[in-house]
Amino acid sequence: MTIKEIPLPDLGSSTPVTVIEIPIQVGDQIQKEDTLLTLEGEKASMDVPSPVTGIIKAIHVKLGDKVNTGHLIASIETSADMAHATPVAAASPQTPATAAPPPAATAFSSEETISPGNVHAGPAVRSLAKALDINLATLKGSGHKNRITKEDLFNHIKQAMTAGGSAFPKAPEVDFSQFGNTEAHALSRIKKWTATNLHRNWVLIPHVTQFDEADITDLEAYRKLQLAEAGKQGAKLTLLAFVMKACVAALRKFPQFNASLSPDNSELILKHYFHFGIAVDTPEGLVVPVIRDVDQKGLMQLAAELTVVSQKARDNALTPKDMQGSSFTISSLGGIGGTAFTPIINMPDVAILGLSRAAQKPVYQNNQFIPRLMLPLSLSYDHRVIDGAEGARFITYLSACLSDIRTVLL
Ligand code: CAO
Repeated sequence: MTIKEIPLPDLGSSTPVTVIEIPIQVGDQIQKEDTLLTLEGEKASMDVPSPVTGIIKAIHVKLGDKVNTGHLIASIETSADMAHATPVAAASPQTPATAAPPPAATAFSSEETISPGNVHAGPAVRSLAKALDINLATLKGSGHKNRITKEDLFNHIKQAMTAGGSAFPKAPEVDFSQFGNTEAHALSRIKKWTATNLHRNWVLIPHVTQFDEADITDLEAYRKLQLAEAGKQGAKLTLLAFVMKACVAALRKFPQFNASLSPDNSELILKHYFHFGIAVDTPEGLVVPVIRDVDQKGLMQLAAELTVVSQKARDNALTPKDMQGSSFTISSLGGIGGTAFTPIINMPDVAILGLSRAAQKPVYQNNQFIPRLMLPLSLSYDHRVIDGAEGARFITYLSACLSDIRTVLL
């Protein structure tokens, strides 16, 4: 194993250039010629390729840094095995600790971008385009100096889909009047907006829904004891506030559920905050306001906020800010009914918990059936990020927390 310090190659100019993209992370396994950085000078941008195959041990620049020839970029650990992994001649174990400069970088002297096929785009956009089989040369860039951005790529896909290039067959047009009388009602603005989002989330995320039941007999008895106190404080203490606290405990234990996948699917972004989207049913349709910092609030405060936010939703008075920033979502249909359902993930969250109506059920304990109040839980999660075993562990732990709320204190 050898650590190689990688300096910025000769740029052919003494003018500093700006680091605009860093597609690597510490721990990444990279191949020779993989992009380490994208730089932008006055006239063009360019990628800096790695001179070796290896594992990134340290990155010595950050976005926005102004750098010049010789500036230390990264430390890369190489080994004989890795060196042989690349078909191109790679560093041998005898290679001195300081690597030769990376393949000469082309000077920032041209209006043209130095990248394959003269396409002006960063490595993240290029690898996304490659994965989606899109020829970037056919796109017009809207970024600085016509750089192709992720938005350009998404707009291109959207256009292709609406132009009939979609992989999905269109719904058939049917004249229903041939079967009987009908009347058409325009969808509300909220319903149209929800339809677009739910469809996108359903198509883009491979959902799995895991079901369980929590024994909330003791919790419900405790909630009833607290109702009068909550009433004095003007709050309606429903089960939902308790479930929110139990979810914080479960998310702390399984942080990959309190996360988002980066748009290029290369990173899982773990959130150190607990902001919960709460699905609220309104006459205009479904809205999802966000209750912030659930971990820092008591039951009574959560109950009071739930009352305020659901009223605001039903008064059509939520602002876009009220609906931003969720890290996990809960959809409770418990006040209405049903035994289980498959909630659709509220992207960019990676999981959503559905609650159905609690009911008395016979549970076999100590050689006899006894009536217990059972709450059905339906947890949908993004299978790209969460394995089935993790889904089952999360819901089992959540169920244990609800069955004995003291567990959340552990
Ligand atoms: N089991 C049994 N009873 C339940 C229950 C459950 N899981 N959850 C709530 N209840 C009871 C409450 O205790 C309350 O009883 P009382 O009126 O006797 O006090 C009653 O049902 C109504 O509760 P609620 O709905 O007003 O309050 P909540 O805190 O449970 O829920 C809110 C608040 C805003 C989430 C809910 O009103 C709502 O809009 N739910 C619909 C969400 C939705 O449409 N989801 C579908 C989205 S698709 O994924």
